[in-house]
Amino acid sequence: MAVLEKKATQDAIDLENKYGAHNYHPLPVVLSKGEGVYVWDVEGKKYYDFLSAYSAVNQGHCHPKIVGAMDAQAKTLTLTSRAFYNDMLGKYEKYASEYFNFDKLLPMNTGAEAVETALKICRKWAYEKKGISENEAEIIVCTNNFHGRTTTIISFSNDEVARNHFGPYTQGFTKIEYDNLEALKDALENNKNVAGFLVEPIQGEAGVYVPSKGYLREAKALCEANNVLFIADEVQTGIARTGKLLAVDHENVKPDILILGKALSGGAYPVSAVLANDEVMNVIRPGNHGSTFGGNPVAAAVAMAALDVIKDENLAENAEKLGQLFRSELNKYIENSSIVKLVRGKGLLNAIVINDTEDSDTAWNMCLKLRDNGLLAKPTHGNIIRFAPPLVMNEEQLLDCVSIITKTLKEFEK
Ligand code: IF1
Repeated sequence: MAVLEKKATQDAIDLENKYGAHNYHPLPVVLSKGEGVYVWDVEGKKYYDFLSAYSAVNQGHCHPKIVGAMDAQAKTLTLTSRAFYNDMLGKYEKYASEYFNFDKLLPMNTGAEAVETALKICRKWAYEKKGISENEAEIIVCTNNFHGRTTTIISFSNDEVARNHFGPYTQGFTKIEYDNLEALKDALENNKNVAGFLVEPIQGEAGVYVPSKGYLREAKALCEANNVLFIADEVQTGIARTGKLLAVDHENVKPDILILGKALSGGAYPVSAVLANDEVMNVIRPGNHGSTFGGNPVAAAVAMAALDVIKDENLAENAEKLGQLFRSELNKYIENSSIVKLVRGKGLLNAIVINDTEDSDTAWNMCLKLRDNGLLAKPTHGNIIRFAPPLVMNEEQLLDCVSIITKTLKEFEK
């Protein structure tokens, strides 16, 4: 990596390197301001944000309505814990339950916590409602999944970097190939102890892998036929990102358990949630689960504002329209490209696959050049770059971004 001449940037990076644990390898750019689809670095350079904090900032950076709600609530009441009631949580639970069409919501803070919550609910349902013998419940997961970083969640990851030397691992998970209905059918029919199927409607970290048409619908039907809970992890795909409110909406699937995070707050604050109908959610009783910060009044205010913005600004429709435009414009380029193989995705969750090996540094080098040209994106593998701008982008800005991307990619053509 070239030595940076920019002092403010280098100083900030040095500080993190010296005093922060080395659990990340960020692109060398230090951001200090954001507004809408733009972010600015400490030298004052402006960029298009094409990551949106991994789809948390769907509503755009520092959305005034979300920040306004946060500010007002922060000046009124921030935290009571769940030892007492607060006057915001019930309003939010009603609002979000009706918004996503479920009976109830369980509030948490991060995506991983919400996934853990869903797993606990599913297991308890298995023992108390389905009648599985104690400690026998199995949950089916998919290869190349990404659901977070807790010890249980990494237990069923197959990413060695995320998993190695963190054992012993949690039991009770069966891994099958993603986008393979036969594998799901076998796993369901060969084991009467299956309680749930946990799936990402589009695999994000795997490289924005969109399953075959009908996969989610058929998978849900198989789960139903076997009295198994269909658990959708929409932490990344959820809330307008893929061109519908939820990615499962593309196939009219209603999950038994829905997991949300990231954009539930528009990136303003850590807010996650699990939604389910009474039949499932009512297995949770006082003392079974909780969190000091989960359901705090600031989170409630922020989430309601963030969900309002999604509807008020028609962000799902915009993601659908701009996503089509993005892929069709990039496809025009790819037709004559030797370095980019394909673009894939749904709505504004897209990725390009580069004509190089998974362990190459081509995607990284392209992201450095994109940065220099005023657009920030992050590789998911050595040969894949994810493109996920805020959904508040307009057509003119998107076309401007397409021209930055194609201009940059051209520099890598052989
Ligand atoms: C990091 C990836 C994205 C998620 C799904 C749960 C969680 C995530 C489907 C956990 C989190 C993040 C975390 C982030 C990188 C990022 C990511 F590249 F690793 F896969 F978005 F694509 N379910 N995804 O995608 O949510 O606990 O983080 O709030 O830095 O690890 P969290």
